[in-house]
Amino acid sequence: MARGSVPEDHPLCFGPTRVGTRQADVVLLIGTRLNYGLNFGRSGLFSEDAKWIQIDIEPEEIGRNRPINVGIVGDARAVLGQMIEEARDRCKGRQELPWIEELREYVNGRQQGLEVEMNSDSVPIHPARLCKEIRDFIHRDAIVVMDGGDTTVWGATALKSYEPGHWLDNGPTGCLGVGIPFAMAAKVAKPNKQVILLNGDGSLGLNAMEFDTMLRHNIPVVCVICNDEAWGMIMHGQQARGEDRVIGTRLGFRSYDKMVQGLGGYGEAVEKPEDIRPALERAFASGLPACINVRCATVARGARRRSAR
Ligand SMILES: Cc1ncc(C[n+]2csc(CCOP(=O)(O)OP(=O)(O)O)c2C)c(N)n1
Repeated sequence: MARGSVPEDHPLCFGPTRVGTRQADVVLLIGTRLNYGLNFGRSGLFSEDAKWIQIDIEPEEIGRNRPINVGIVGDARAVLGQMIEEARDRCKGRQELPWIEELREYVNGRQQGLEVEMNSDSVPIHPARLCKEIRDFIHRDAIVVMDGGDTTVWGATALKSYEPGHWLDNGPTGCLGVGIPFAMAAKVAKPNKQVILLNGDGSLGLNAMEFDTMLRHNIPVVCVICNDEAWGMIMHGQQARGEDRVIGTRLGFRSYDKMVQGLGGYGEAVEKPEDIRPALERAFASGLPACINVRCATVARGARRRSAR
């Protein structure tokens, strides 16, 4: 949820990188819980030797699920303001650590690796290419919402956020189905901003009928479906144990775009990468709740690697 609090083009923002967390000698935890996504601060994601500082307004949150070296009870904004004041003189003239350059090189290298997939012309469309088209189309202050398994991991890797509170996804429990409700709420709260929802086809089904709610209440969210015809992340986990272990996870291609058209919204299906951008333009120009149903390849980004270990 904090993504975008430090704009992702800030020279000291490295996005989600395990290398950074593993090598950090101090971790500052601000107003949030350690969840399973952060492995509760254990098991390889962070150095065993790291010192932990936690700021939280609720005293009982300090040290809730891991030992903390320094706990600070207070409002995050106020405490950070005080810390900046304290640091201003102490850090004056301080040189950038060589580690920062190492991190920069690592993140740049990873980005270059991703560029190959992001520029792929393959059909069915590679999810990274879909994300690139979205990334290049949306405004800097667009609110990006994601819902899905591998879809969300691709989005989290390829898309960027530049403003606080402009990034919403399945959250610490990975709860599918949140995309449409989150996107509706974001559009109601910020009607003048672009709100774009990137949704897996499986998780879309959990709340798809809320398109009707969008229509009744005139909430023009643009939903892009990364339609890999599967509960992809789960299927990839099954495939890691053998093709014969694939059970109940193939969904087939469904014309959700026509479903949204039938309700009175804007819908279109996309099969070729070069058609994504014009479809985004038409969907936003329509001023209606919109569904762009993109036929995508099913490419593992998270679960298969984890399950195969
Ligand atoms: C409410 C809920 N049910 C089940 C899961 C387990 N789960 C995690 S990823 C996933 C597959 C999601 O499929 P889809 O939305 O099509 O996205 P894809 O992985 O194909 O990109 C499932 C079922 C979950 N995280 N939340």
